[in-house]
Amino acid sequence: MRYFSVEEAIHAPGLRLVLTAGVPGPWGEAAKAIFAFKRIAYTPILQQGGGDNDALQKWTGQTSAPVAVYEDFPPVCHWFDLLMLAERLSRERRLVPEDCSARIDVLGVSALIAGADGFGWQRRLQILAPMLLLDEPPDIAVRLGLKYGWSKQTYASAIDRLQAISAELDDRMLRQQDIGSDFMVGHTVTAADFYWANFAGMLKPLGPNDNPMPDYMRTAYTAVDEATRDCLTPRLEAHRDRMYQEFISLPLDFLQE
Ligand SMILES: N[C@@H](CCC(=O)N[C@@H](CS)C(=O)NCC(=O)O)C(=O)O
Repeated sequence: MRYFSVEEAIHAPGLRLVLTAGVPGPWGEAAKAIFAFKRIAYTPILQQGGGDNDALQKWTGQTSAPVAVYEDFPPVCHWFDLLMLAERLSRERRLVPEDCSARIDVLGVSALIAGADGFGWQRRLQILAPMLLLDEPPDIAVRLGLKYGWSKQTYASAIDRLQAISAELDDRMLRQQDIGSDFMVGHTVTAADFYWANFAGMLKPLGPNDNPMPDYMRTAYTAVDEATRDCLTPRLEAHRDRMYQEFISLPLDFLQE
């Protein structure tokens, strides 16, 4: 993927999507998959994972990725705002149903996966732990730990939250299968399916041909302890695999050209 700089992006037209360059960040990959499914084109802009990202801070008021900036709309960096922007830019191929109760389900399940304190956040607390438990943790890990609320206490409770969310999603998929659906909500693909497919990689990344992530990241993302590994139940793994077969193109494209 060819990433443009923030300086180049500021005056560019259309949709600009800030992404962590060189790695498949789950929030960024979910945003990319959603925009691709809805056939919304964007210009990729470079964020440096864990870096200072001073120009990004000046432009968008924060330093994480993804961030979407459409024309002169305000920048959006929260998963919910990114999703709503995608729905607003294209009314076709809806990923958030109009029906109110299905809408509540899609947004609720998505928040469990991608929201603050959700699956991705809890798993990140675990992923940072081996570095932050060192006598002299690397600066980048210290910075990310502060940014995303790592402490020995939050790390210790992460597994309980991961297990609770995994059990809820697995149970939901069982009930869905009983009504003849392969999707998290209703009978068609929604945003909730896209979030799960992308965040499942924080337990078991796709193989190197589909996901050419750096080795250090593959090691960090691959769950090794049994309790965490079991959060990817056979049903949830099968759901993830179906999403890549049907709705998300492979190989993932994030390496810098
Ligand atoms: N702001 C997003 C979450 C984005 C997020 O957590 N981004 C992480 C992905 S691991 C990131 O950019 N980390 C690297 C950094 O902060 O430099 C949301 O609330 O939906």
